[in-house]
Amino acid sequence: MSDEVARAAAVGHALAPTPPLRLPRGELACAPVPAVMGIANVTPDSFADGGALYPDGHPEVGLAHARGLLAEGAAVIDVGGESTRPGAAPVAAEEEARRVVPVVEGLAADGAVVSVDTTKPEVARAAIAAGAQIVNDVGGGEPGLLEVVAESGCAYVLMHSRGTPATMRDLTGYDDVVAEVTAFLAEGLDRCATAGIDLERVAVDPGIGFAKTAAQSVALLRAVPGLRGLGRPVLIGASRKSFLASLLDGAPVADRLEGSLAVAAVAAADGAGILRVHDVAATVRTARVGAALGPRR
Ligand code: PMM
Repeated sequence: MSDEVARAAAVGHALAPTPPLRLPRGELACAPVPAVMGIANVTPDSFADGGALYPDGHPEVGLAHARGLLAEGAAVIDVGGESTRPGAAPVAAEEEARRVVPVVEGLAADGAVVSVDTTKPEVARAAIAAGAQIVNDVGGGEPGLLEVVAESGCAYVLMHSRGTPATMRDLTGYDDVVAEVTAFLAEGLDRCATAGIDLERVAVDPGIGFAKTAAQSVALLRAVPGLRGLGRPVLIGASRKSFLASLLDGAPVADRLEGSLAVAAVAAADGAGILRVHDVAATVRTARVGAALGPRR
């Protein structure tokens, strides 16, 4: 991390309001209230919705769900075709594209802002051709994917992770998780710039639950003001995640709404720019109040 970025992170509390995320067509406002990104996982093995949006070959089910999230106030829909939950099996690019492209196409035709949740250049390329304006990369910025983003003029979410869904549970050794994740994101922004991606098109994400223990996820959520020091919108994806169970006597996925909303309120107060969630209507209302209570914008 450069001295300049370290200094900026240290004074994140005092920074100007979060900038918007530049898109190929327009921009995504990330302040004064964070943009809510609704999740449409069209996978058979998603942890949060049990694959309900994946009746194979029927994209209209995922599409209808996503349209419902837009009606609830989502500013963007994140379409994913490969589960990233710990232990999930990998999916071939062709199959992943087959899952996401029809849903992206339908939403883009409606005029919605669509993000594709993928780590694969081929899938990103197909989704962009279908109208996606954001590539949400939980892989942390492999060169091939950055190239596709640079060429296309898409926006990009740079997320911290380690390993793969199969291995990440064993990769939680950090000396100082906040410092190491902040440094990774700062270096990732440098890699984006080197790849030719205008940083006005990049959001950063500490990767809640990705190669993190529950305590590490909490530490990163408490670090949102500092992460804003990187100068880019901070995306937080904490919705229904398992660290909430550790705070709520082992609550199953279906009982994590209040925990997810508590995170949304505090993240909004701390100036997060984008909240990636399953429960859109409740999060939109929570974020509005959280942002109004925030001392840091
Ligand atoms: N979490 C999941 C999937 N994609 N993308 C970003 N940018 N940030 C996240 O925290 C994130 C993500 C896993 O959650 P899901 O299975 O509910 O989609």
